[in-house]
Amino acid sequence: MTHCILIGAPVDEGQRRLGCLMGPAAYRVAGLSRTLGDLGHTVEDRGDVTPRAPGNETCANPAVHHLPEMLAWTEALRSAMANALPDGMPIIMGGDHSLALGTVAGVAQHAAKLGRPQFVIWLDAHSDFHTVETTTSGNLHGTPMAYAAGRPGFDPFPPFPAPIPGENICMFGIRSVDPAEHAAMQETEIAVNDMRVLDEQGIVAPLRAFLNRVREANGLLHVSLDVDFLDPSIAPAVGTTVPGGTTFREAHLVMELLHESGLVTSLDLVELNPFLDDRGRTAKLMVDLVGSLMGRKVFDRPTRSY
Ligand code: 5AB
Ligand code: MN
Ligand code: MN
Ligand code: MN
Repeated sequence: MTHCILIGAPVDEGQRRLGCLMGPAAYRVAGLSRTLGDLGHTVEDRGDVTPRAPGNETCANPAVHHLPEMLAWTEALRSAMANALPDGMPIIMGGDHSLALGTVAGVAQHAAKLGRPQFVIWLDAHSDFHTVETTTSGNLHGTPMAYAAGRPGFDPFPPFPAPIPGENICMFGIRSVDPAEHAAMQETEIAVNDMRVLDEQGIVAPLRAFLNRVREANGLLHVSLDVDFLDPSIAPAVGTTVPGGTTFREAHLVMELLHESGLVTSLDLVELNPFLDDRGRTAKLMVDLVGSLMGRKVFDRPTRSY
């Protein structure tokens, strides 16, 4: 039994297509809380985070938009995450992926306090490895992984509390990487399991290998699930669709393995744009995936350790 802490993060400023701010409401309507309760967990909904009023910070890259708003969100979400972690498992209902600038920083702050290493699983079509300086779209939802990895180029932001070593970061589902991100990632130890890796090896072997490392290190494990990790044919409610994503079963299998590992300590649900949804099917799929992550299965079998 886990104490699940739902935190709404109606962030819409990290990209240009309005609608992600309706994400937290859609997760509530789709029954996230009930799904967790039915699995035997306790659930506390802390409501939506409200950031302070934005300041007037600027940066050298003219493409970047909504910087003051993002700085305010980052601060508020970092605190919300750091405050929730001692009490249970935070589940952040986004909001676009720029919210991870704050949530992953909050995990880092908590991990540093405990003296435990931090690990991240990034489930996404994109690597989100731009900096404030390199982004050409100016959309900060394309930057949070680089911030967490300690990449320079985030001057307007507070320094990341304890940058995550590349070998503690594992990406799955990747199929759209910009040249500046590609070049920067070559210099890191990040495990980039792009779709080619999944086609060839399946998702199980690389995921188990990474989970073993988390277990051996007694790490905290944060999972960031971007809707576009999924193939757009099953998850249409996202602004940045990329064909060739994971299937329904691949996605559930990841969640089932994560559950069996017992290692996940926090979760972001990001990029759901309910305005683009088809009768709530994407929201419902995301809720079902959280169900699998939190223990729903077809048959009960003894928990395995790998
Ligand atoms: B998402 C792109 N690399 O920087 C950019 O959905 C896309 O959070 C970023 O993964 C996608 O704008 C951000 C082209
Ligand atoms: Mn927007
Ligand atoms: Mn993303
Ligand atoms: Mn993405």
